[in-house]
Amino acid sequence: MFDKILIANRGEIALRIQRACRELGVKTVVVHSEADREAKYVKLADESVCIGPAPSAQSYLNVPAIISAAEVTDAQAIHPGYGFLSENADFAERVEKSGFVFIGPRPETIRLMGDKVSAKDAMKAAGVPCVPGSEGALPDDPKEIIRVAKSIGYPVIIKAAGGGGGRGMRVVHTEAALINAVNMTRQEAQAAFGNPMVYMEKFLENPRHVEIQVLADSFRNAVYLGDRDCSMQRRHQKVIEEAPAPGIARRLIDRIGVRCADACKKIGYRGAGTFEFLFENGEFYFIEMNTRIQVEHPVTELITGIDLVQEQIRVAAGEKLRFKQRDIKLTGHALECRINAEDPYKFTPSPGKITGYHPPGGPGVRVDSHVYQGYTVPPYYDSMIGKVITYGDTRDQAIRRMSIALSEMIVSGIKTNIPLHQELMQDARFVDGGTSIHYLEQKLADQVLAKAK
Ligand code: MV4
Repeated sequence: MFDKILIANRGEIALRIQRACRELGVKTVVVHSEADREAKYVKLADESVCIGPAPSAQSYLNVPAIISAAEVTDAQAIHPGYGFLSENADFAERVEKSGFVFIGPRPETIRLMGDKVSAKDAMKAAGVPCVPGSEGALPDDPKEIIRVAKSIGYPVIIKAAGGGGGRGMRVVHTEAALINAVNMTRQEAQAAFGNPMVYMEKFLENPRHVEIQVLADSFRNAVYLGDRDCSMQRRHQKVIEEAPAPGIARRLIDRIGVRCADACKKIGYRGAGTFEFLFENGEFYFIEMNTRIQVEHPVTELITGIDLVQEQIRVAAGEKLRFKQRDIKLTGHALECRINAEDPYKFTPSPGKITGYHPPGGPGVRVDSHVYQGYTVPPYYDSMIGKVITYGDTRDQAIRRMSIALSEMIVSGIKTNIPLHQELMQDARFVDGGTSIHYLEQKLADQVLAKAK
């Protein structure tokens, strides 16, 4: 096991990684910006290094500063968390070339999955079902593009190879609009990602977002740790996640899970990873793979009893997976509400000083947060200030526990989206389970209309 790990992230995940390290008996170094200097989790770490001013381009994305911090503190490995440099293949490569272990997949794997065309090719070849679409990237010839769209059938979606997470996409309903849409998406892709390559898929109109968690070691052992439903989202920001996805037969999950674990073995995947699928009419369609620990990992931890962050560290240290697929049992149901410092209905950020903070507790309630009374939420970063996660024997129990937890929770001095979550816990369609990726935005739009009347 490592002696000391550097945590190249901030906020709740920096604290979450610290806790995993502490339990493993590993010392921690946290790097931080000037804006995070006074945060309690920074003081809790064994060591801390200020790596630059508040803007993340000069601190949390400052690769030379992070590598130097690892050198001066004599850390052996770097955990990138999520966001920031977590899926940056060049960073992972620099980390390894500098003699540290990157806690995540090999740089080549991150690069393979970062290009959505090569990711899809690799997964298709490994037997993972994908959305029907173009064979690789689209060619330049307009006639050929029109032919591909015709064979897929409208509507189609044009996606940037360098995109992902909802960036660089365009839906096309008619042949008349096709070539212009392809050209526009190419231009945007070139400007945003420095890569004009685009690909085409059948556009699924009303899918759910269901993902499979995997964990793999360096010896081609891999397991899947069940599924999560992340359909409750707004503008590609997940709002509520849950595990397992409601109403999907276990045998369907197992069938797709085995494909994901087999694909990991095939490509020599290492670490924690997530296969993202669209789920429509009883079928799974792979869209992207995330090569990092995700925000919503706790719901999987609660239904499997496995500490994903500790396991990430173990496999990065060269240990073999400690369990086989048959050892993994999914029990009960877990929900996660992301708590954001924002106006609950206008969604404008609401940074500032937290003057009162009372987190919830009790059976089946977990709070992952770095905030406290007196903490000031800085305006420079993501607005998420924590996550309330509940567990129950059944989904109904998890929902009841979440409603109670949210009613106990007090965050004053700033606005939060707690009222939105409370409303969603009472929403008949959410309570039924299985809403599509469009449900929340539709509901919010309907509310705006109802108010205007
Ligand atoms: C799609 C799709 C429909 N059909 N692909 C958006 C984020 C990126 N990961 C993929 N996305 C989508 N790809 C096909 N062929 C609809 C979306 C999509 C979406 C997917 C997951 C979660 C939320 C979403 C919101 C809007 C669109």
